[in-house]
Amino acid sequence: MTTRSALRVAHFSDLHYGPRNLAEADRCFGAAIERAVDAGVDVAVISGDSTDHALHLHSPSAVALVSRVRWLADHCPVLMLQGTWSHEPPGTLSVFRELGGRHALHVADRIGQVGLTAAGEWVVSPGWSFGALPEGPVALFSCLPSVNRAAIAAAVGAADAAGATGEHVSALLRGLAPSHATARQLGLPTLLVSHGTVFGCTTEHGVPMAGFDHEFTTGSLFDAGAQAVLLGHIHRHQCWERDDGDGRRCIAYPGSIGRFHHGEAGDKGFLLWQVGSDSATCRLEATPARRTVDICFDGKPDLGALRAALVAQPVEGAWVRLRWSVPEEERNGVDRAAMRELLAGAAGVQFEGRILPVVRVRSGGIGQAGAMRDKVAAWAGVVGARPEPLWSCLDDLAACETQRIVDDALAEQEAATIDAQGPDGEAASDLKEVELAGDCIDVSQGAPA
Ligand SMILES: [Mn+2]
Repeated sequence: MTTRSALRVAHFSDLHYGPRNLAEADRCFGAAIERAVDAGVDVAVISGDSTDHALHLHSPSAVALVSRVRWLADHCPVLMLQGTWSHEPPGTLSVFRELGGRHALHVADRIGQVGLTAAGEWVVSPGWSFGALPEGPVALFSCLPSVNRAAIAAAVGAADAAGATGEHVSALLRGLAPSHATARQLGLPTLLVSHGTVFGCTTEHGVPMAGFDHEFTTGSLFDAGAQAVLLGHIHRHQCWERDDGDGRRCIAYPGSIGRFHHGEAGDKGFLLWQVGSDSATCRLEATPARRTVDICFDGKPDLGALRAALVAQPVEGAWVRLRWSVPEEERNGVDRAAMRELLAGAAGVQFEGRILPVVRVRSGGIGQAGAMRDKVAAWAGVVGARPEPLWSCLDDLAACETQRIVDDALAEQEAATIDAQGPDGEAASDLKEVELAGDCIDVSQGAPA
């Protein structure tokens, strides 16, 4: 086994170029490239969501992104991966294939492997993987673009798509393991680049992702047997490590390049990786992302308290979000102009006033109730009704088809009408109209004679 020096990789992700994010994305991506160039990285990876949505070619965002990527490609080989399809509509990355630059740029918008040669060229696998490794690469990259959920749904049916995604991805990752093992024996660094959600990861807003339709688990990713797993999609930096005899392996998200929303915790940046055939480490290099500050009031904003808060924590140059919630009758008592004056030094101010609607005051607790059953109980408690009959209606709604419920209700009413008719065939007057789900249905017309 030959031992090479570790491959140094700059890993950027989730740039989200677009009109709304342009200043933030471009300042941070620019600083990140400068840092990566200073560090003398061997190769750069952009792991998806370069754009925030479809961009016109003449938009300032498109021009800025293209020129940044060109700058990067003048320094080192670049690999660009397809991200979430709604952020990067199919074909978005194609223009980068024509970009040129001193070094080669590979666009990975299908499942496949690429070898990086000593000359800095990309050798692309004809199918989803190399049958046999090509001659002379210095590193092996396996690329799994963002899974197109629509394609999965078309193939296996919409109902099975959620569960099927993880299974197919796991099978594919296991299928890549032999080529990674072969490459490792040849002393090559192995890298898997993908875009999606790892079960149990945490979003930039601190929300743990623990659904059943996520693409990856740390187990399925480690099963691919690559030394380094370079991920995009989640905007918060995080990593997982394992050492099970083949040296240290690592999965990591760099997070988004800049701070695109209020309430995002932690540093923003890109990752500097060192990947060997039996080792992988990464380090977050922070970008000059904008500073955000949240100021929250439980009731009406108190200007005195706001003044004191701004002395304790100055917001000069920061992006401030000021939130409050007031009952409807106090909504006009919020002095936005005065608050704006106090926050004059901020780079941006966003007011989020929440008006507590009157209905919530009348039916206190209904908004907090999670299940529909509890909401019905809360409502019944307020208006003094019995919830049991409504609960059985709810059960019917959950268990039966709508038409079946309607048919049963009509049949019941027909039976009741017949029972109520006297021997002379006259319908009882109080049963002439039955109210059903808000509509008036006149059963006296259709009742059998
Ligand atoms: Mn993203």
